[in-house]
Amino acid sequence: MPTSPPLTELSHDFAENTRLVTADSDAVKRVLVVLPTYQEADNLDDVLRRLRAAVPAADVLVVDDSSPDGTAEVAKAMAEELGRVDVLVRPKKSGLGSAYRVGFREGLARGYEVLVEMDSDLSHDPAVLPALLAALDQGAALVIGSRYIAGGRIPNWSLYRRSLSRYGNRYAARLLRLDVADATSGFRAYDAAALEQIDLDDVRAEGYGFQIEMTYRMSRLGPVLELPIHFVDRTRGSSKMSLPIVLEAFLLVSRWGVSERLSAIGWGPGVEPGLHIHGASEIPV
Ligand SMILES: Nc1nc2c(ncn2[C@@H]2O[C@H](COP(=O)(O)OP(=O)(O)OP(=O)(O)O)[C@@H](O)[C@H]2O)c(=O)[nH]1
Ligand SMILES: [Mg+2]
Repeated sequence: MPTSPPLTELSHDFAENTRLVTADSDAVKRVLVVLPTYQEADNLDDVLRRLRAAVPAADVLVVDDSSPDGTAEVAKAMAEELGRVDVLVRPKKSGLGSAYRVGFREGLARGYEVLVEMDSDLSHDPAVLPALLAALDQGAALVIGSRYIAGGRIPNWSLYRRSLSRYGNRYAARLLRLDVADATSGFRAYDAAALEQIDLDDVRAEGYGFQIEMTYRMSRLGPVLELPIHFVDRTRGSSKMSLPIVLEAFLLVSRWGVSERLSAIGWGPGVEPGLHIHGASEIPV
């Protein structure tokens, strides 16, 4: 099983060096950016323009859940104008995790080599994408844009949001023995060959739990790297963060952590149904 390099130290080198190799990295690999949208009509135009400017070679798949504010119509108009933007409209709001699952399945079926996750509310600066892609080129299975390593920042979050996110991440890292500072970040690039090894039908989480679950699974498949990002609080539209989403993440992480420990002492089937990890029996205890 591949072992992860020490993430935080590597991140800096990557952050400084990667821009040099960036120009080619998206040209040689086929990249699909999956953008989940719900009520992002005021943001999507800017997101898509900035995305195309930052990584001109990347294709885009917008997954909208029939947002009442007409986000899908904005997406379709932008697709006409920019080209290489596809829009997938689902009948009703079905969660962030399932939007990514649909987008990833589609991207893998179409033979993309890199799949990118990014919010559509301008919290994630598309200009960072070339650095994420270049870091992936260094052999990572997953590269995460991280708020919680040196150089990462969240300038305008309330103390409440900051604490929830920071302590939630510490809890997940401790329980799941993850060497990742920001497992809930939704700005990331996946190596498709590694992603393909995950059975997406098994991934059930919808919110922050989805990001943690994917990090947990990917960390068993190859190196996970973090690059510092500045996370900008949304200025338009409204947050879909909710108490059930936070609780889902907390309960899932607790369940996986406990079940991994029980299996280590010979109790129970091991990692929870719904989280079958490749090589789980090799997880060190
Ligand atoms: N398709 C789809 N997209 C969603 C759903 N829920 C959230 N999104 C999108 O997922 C991204 C992240 O959601 P946000 O509401 O920004 O959640 P957040 O970033 O945790 O919360 P804030 O930091 O307060 O913005 C945004 O692009 C949303 O539009 C959903 O059920 N379906
Ligand atoms: Mg957001």
